[in-house]
Amino acid sequence: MEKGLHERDLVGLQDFILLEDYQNETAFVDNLKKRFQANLIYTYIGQVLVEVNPYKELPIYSEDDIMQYTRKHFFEVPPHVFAISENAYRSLTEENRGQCILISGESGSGKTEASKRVLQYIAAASGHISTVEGVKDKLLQSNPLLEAFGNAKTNRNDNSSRFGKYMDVQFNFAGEPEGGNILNYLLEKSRVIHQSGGERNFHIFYQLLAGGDDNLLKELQLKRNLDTFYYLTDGDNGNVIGINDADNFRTIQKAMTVIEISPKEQSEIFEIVASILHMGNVGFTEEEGKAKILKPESVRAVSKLLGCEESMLSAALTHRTIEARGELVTSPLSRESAIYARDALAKAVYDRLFSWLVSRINQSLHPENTSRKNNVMGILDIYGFEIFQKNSFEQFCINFCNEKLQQLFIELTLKSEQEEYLREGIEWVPVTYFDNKVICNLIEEKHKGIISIMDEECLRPGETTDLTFLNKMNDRLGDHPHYVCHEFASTAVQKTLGRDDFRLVHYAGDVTYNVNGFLDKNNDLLFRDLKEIMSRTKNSITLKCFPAEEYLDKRRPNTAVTQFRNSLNNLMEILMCKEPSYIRCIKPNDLKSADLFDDSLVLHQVKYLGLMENLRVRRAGFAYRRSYEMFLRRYKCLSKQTWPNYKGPAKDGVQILANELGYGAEDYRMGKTKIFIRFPKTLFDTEDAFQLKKHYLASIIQARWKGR
Ligand code: AOV
Ligand code: MG
Repeated sequence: MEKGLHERDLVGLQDFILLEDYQNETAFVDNLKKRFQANLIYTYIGQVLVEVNPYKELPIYSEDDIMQYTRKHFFEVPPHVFAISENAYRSLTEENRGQCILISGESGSGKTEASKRVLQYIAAASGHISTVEGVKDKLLQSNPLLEAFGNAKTNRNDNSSRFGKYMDVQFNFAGEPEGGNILNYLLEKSRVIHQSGGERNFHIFYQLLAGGDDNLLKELQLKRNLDTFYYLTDGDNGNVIGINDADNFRTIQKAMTVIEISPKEQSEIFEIVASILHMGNVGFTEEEGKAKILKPESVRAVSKLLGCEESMLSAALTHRTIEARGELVTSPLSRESAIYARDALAKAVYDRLFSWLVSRINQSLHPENTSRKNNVMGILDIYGFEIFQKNSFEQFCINFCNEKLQQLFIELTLKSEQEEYLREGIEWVPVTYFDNKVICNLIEEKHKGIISIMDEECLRPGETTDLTFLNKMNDRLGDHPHYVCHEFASTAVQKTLGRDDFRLVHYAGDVTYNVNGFLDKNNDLLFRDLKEIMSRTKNSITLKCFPAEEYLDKRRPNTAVTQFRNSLNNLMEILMCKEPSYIRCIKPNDLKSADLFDDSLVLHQVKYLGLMENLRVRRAGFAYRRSYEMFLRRYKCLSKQTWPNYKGPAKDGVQILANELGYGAEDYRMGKTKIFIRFPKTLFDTEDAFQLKKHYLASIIQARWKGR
């Protein structure tokens, strides 16, 4: 096991499986701490990689480091995200098994950084011919671009992903990346119009204002001063230590060029970004209950940038047309409704621009002639579990997404592993664990769960409010062990819970949600007049984003949360049929500090991530398993009794091999259809013997040929 160990990795245990008291949480956290303090941020639980965010640049990601991991057995080298990547890459290229790398952990724990390292590794470790270099470049450059539009500073993370991302990298038969595809999940678009104290809007707004040259800004009618934009003044003052918006703007301009986004498209993208800033400044007064535009110059700027009639845009911002009994009826909006309509427009335009960008990147990443489908490696990087001072619809969706991912982890590691032992008749004492399925059901169960109730309320507009929604939930879910509401709580709990709050006991902690705005955000209504005018703009991107069929379509679109649930369930299906590798990220402290290891904060994460249970299953279990047929087919040359011809049952053949190779009684078990091997070393030794034999046999054959 120690073979090939790098010197720097001799602090603590590099694999928790070696932990003597493997039930002891304190010993677990101590090992992480010891390693963290020695800058060893990676540790294994078998094949699961645990990473503690170092909050500083470590010199462990160079070309040389990559070399150190290339073509190495997993356990011969110190734990690293490169080792996980290498392992997945080899399984993909040598065994043709579709892979996925699942990265989880709470907000700020290091998921996005880890996902970038995986991509860096794959790009460096695969072939270097010129045709694939272009694809790799595009894959790598898609990251800064999507981060500019989809990430923002939150109170948990200065570069927090505000969308979920699943990226497939497609490989050709030679193991070189030949294309890719990105799926994006629910962008937190409410951030466009409002940010909490200390937070920012999406990076791109600040990047454009800081990095755009004078000419560009003049064309876009923008002043550099952030205070002049209503949509940027809610939260933080804009400047964040450690973020250079101007530099980042140049980076994304380069990225766009690499991705072959044309200069015209680039201008149109920035016109849209600028138009959103101007929309925020429109402002309304009210006369006799009717909204009047306060700053026509802002409407003018929007109409010029997107290419539409100013008068029509003004009318669309202050009126609403509905179809009643086959007739179109237009009525004026109140000031409040006009603000609502304007904000809905800003959110929709930004959200659709983001989705357009993803599809534009995909278009650029699609290989001309896609080869076999199974040669795909997926990398999942979603928004991590979040608890803020005030939690709303967005946190509800984000945390639901994390519940689903935890459920997948349980299904694929704790549950399926134990079920397999039972199925194979391997003696096994079951390890108990908390199965969060009960929380997933609370949220998504048909007709009963929170999502169903929310959708029900959205179907009865006019009759319902956020409070009727809350009351309905309280009535139906009040006695659920993971649902807490003011009405039925004890006095002590009531003190911590407002009348318009509900609390969910998530796998990762209790989160109190404020119900205000849930129905609105779920309905996600954009008035017909605004859809119509967008579908007539000259900007070719907004034109694509708002097809005319949409405002003409009378059917009700799915609610936001239902769309999200459906897309997540699709994702789970994609992931279920791939071979998973796990990276579990841990945040050492809440201060983004490089020197602080907060034991209790880490322990909390270790607990909810199910790492102790993961270790218990691993400790008692077997690292490798192979069907008798596969094992025999590969290794039969290692015994005279099975080589070259063996006619008996595969299981007996494998038993012969195990005896001949000197496997100890504790090293393996014979199941009904598979051999189970406890330690990786046993399999590696067998594999080494096989490689030796293969070369030996090849040289004999060669010698014979020569001798002819
Ligand atoms: P997240 O993706 O898990 O949060 P990030 O990957 O954005 O978290 O990491 C947050 C910050 O931690 C980064 O901006 C880096 O400063 C630092 N960091 C993380 N990993 C490393 C590393 N391996 N080496 C050095 N610094 C690191 V969220 O997107 O909020 O859930 O929605
Ligand atoms: Mg992230």
